[in-house]
Amino acid sequence: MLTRRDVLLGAGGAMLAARPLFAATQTLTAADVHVTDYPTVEAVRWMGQMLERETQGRLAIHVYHSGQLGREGDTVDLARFGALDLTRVNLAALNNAFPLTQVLSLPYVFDSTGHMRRAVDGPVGAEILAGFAARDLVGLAFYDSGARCFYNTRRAIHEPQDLKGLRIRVPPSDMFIGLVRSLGANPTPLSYGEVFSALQTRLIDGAENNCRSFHSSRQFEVARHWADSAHSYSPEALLMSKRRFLGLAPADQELVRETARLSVPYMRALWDKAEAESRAAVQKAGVEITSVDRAAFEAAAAPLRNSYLAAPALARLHRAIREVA
Ligand code: GTR
Repeated sequence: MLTRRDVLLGAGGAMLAARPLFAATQTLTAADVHVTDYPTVEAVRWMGQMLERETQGRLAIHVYHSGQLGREGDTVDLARFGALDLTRVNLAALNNAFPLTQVLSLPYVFDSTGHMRRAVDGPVGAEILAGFAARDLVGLAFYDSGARCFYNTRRAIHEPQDLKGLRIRVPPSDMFIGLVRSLGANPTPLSYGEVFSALQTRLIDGAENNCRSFHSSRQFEVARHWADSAHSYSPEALLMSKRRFLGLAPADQELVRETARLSVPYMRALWDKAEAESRAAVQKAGVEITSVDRAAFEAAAAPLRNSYLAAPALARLHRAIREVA
């Protein structure tokens, strides 16, 4: 007997051929700040193809990539109010409004990408996804975002004190602002789309992000010093408007959840390849990559991390995260 997974992964093609003539397509709109071939964009598109197959074309997804629908925070609000169906954002954009997400963004809670994946695939991830319902959203999936590292236009970074005085862009999250401040730099919150020109005009000296973003946003052309600080693995979230979700038939709701779940391994395979390619490409383009004194970075970030872990709910989730290290 075919499982639903078999259907989604292949046999659905036959159903597409049998599409009834008059089925109207409901196209879910999705937002992403990344470029069209970024793994998150491709994963949501893939999910849309699976939905189309499984519903014989009744449900589809159109991804507005490259920030066409605005800043991440704005897309989250649009989805909450039902004006947008899906948005893919980093948890950094959700840290202030959804405090449980902070535990996944905090510095040095994960030892590796594998560790982050185990945590979000287990009860910790499930609890945080469920928490989005409190504010009109349905948490569908977590995607990878690699290791966030510091980069800048000025100098090589080895120790936290090398960051001293640098104006470092951060996403709009109090936690990231506090982190950069505790490392001795001057945090400058800006939206993702503003970072490239802010580097170019010297409004900021640097930023922190994963290597794929550093590459695909072309920030590497201006910021020539990259330091492997790996201070955060803050993952991405795929969220759906609760209003829109509840407007779907129960079977379609389940299908949306399932196709989102299945898009995760698809995304991870793309991610591993993309991250490695970007690292090689920026290196080839002459970016200087340095290793850092990880113990010194961890020690400098520890007071900030501990201050967040004073919240019992975060401490509990943090313990569960460390158990799967
Ligand atoms: C990227 C993430 C984006 C965005 C960006 C940022 O890693 O994929 O969604 O949040 O970081 O720093 O604004």
